[in-house]
Amino acid sequence: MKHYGNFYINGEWVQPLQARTQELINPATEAVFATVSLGSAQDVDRAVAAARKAFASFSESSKSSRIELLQRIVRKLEARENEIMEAITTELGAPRTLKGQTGSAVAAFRQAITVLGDYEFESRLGNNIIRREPIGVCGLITPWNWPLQTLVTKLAASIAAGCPVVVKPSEVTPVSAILLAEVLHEAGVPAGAFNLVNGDGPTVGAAICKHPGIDMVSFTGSTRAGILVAEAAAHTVKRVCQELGGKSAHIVLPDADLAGAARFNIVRGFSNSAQSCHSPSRMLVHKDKVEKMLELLTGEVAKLKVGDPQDSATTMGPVANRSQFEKIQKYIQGAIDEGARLVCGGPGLPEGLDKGYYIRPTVFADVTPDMTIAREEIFGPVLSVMAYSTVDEAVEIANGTPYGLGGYVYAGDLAKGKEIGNRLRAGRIFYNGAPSNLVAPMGGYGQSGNGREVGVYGLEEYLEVKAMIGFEGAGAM
Ligand code: TXE
Repeated sequence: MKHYGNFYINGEWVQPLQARTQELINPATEAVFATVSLGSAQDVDRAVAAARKAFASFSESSKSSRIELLQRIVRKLEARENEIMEAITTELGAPRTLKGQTGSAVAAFRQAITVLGDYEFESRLGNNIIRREPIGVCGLITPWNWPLQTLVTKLAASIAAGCPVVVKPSEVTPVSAILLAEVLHEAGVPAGAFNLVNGDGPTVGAAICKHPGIDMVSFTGSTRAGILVAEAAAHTVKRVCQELGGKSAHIVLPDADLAGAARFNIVRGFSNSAQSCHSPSRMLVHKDKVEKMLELLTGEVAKLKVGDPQDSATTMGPVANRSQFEKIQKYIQGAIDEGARLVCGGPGLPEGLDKGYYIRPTVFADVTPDMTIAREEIFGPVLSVMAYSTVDEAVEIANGTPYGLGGYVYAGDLAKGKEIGNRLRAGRIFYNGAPSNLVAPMGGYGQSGNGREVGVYGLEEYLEVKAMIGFEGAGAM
């Protein structure tokens, strides 16, 4: 059995200074498929020292050299894309047909090339020069649900900015990150500019957050862990950029294409077993359209093929691990106990499956805002349909959780939809099932996080702003 024992530090694979071994479990079979070393605070120290050493030259490297590096990475990544997708299918259970798991990472590097090419690091403001400089060494802590994409979103921006990084991927899905480190090595990333230390959150994650040699932490994960990240980072006053949980509402207006809205909410919302922070997990439907919508949703759920992620006909694989499986089962049973109406799906394994962390795609109706499934992030294929009478009520329900990551509006009249979107307290509003893109900034209001990722906004998270005052020209004081 394969053991992923080494960390990538200062341009080479090194043995951990202090590590324990963890088994990696394939969620489709519940079988152990490999083991990985989980490191320590000492390993983080070593990675930070390498990154600090690299900072002087990497932060001063030319824009064109960083663009060339990103271009080499794209070529090497594309050459190994299938292999990495296979790793994600094994470690996470994502269907092998869910090519967005790796395609989005390639696209993120490409987008970073464009953004960097256009970006002016110096500009004039009155008699000042405003200069943007790399913030320093960055700690990147990432989750398991989109293991490559979440990491690359951060990494592409940090390379574009000229910031060396210390990366800690999720201990649930470390293999794709290890393969990415190999890709970066092949692409000739400068020694120390990229360092990978595997480990768990409380040990390696916390060591990164606390480290005085790290200037910024970019974190994606649960709000629970995000609070611990911010607390640990506070003592060194480092910048913390966080992309946390969500409970996104999908408001369907009475004049909308109901069939399109249903298809979107199931096909896209349940993609990746709904383990996506923006997943539309609450569907708000006008009370006169609810029964029609439930019929449409049931029809869409029936089209899903839940099963072996290796099978190319599968549209929904298992969820990532046993604890997620058990947590989702509790939410499903809890909703029944609290009086929600089960429309399809329900507790237990899908028919015909006797092992693996598979969830029955589930739709609940008559969900009210006070129910647990309407308030908490489930991170599984469980949709709450909630009825509203007026648009004001729909907006109030949509804004009625501590989260504010995504919002969705399905509308016949887009001008009306825009007015509703203006009132939603969330970082990204999608209209009529529009796909995500890498130009629109991504981030949350409220307990969904702070800071923005992707595109030019994402790049600027990795930059400090310096004002140089007293240059002649316009705007004398
Ligand atoms: O996430 P954790 P878990 C949500 C989702 C899911 C729930 C639990 O609701 O059901 O979180 O998942 C690292 N200091 N999301 O428990 O623990 C950890 O090692 C520093 C939403 O698996 O948040 C991993 O690398 N780091 C989310 C990362 O945090 C710490 C994606 C995520 O794990 C840490 C994932 C600590 N003290 C889960 N504790 C999204 N926004 O998409 C943990 N980590």
